[in-house]
Amino acid sequence: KKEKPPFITFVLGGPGSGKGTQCAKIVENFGFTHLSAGDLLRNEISSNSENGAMILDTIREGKIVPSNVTVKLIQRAIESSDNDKFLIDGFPRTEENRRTYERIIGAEPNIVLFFDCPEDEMVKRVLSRNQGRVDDNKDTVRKRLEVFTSLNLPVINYYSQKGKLYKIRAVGTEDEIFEQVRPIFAAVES
Ligand code: UP5
Ligand code: MG
Repeated sequence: KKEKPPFITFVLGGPGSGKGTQCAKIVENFGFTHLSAGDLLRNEISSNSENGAMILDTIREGKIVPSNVTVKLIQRAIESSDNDKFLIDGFPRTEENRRTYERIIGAEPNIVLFFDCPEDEMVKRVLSRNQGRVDDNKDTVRKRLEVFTSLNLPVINYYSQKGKLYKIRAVGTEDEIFEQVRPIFAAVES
């Protein structure tokens, strides 16, 4: 059992806003452990777990997997790590996700990053990614954007009101964007 609660950063932003890309840079520079909720769910599909088929259907439609499923995967990943600082990427996606996390984990995130990117740029990035994701097609991207706007923006507003939100203008090169991210973690470290 851990003595001290871990430092938790939620990383939010629409599909293709660059969450995963920037998380990799934060890991490299600041030693966080990166937990992508989408990757945890995709691992459940490929490991043929009991929820795999349901998760695949949900992701293919751009909908949201039931909160208890996602939160348990995140909880397991945190508890099995020796690190004490985490990036939780792509979660919480709904107010219900957020409340379920708070109830099960018993804590709020320390800070929240929001990668704010224009829709046309997000669509362009997702459709040119070419990594075989079942949700990287025109129809599902449209659905993912709708779900982001209607369900995730309220979560972002919630953390903004709590004074925990860092909004990043997620356009330009990966390095240019990271220069907005770096000072946030440099301040947290000192
Ligand atoms: N790229 C990155 N930065 C760039 C830049 N500055 N300039 C030009 N190109 C840039 O980047 C996307 C692409 O753009 C890459 O090819 C990259 O090289 C390039 P990436 O860093 O991968 O963006 P990211 O924001 O991580 O995009 P991703 O598609 O992963 O976001 P989503 O939020 O859509 O996907 P996620 O994996 O989080 O979720 C997938 C699905 O899982 C959801 O739709 C949902 O169905 C389900 N889900 C849940 O149900 N619950 C959860 O809690 C989480 C997911
Ligand atoms: Mg991602």
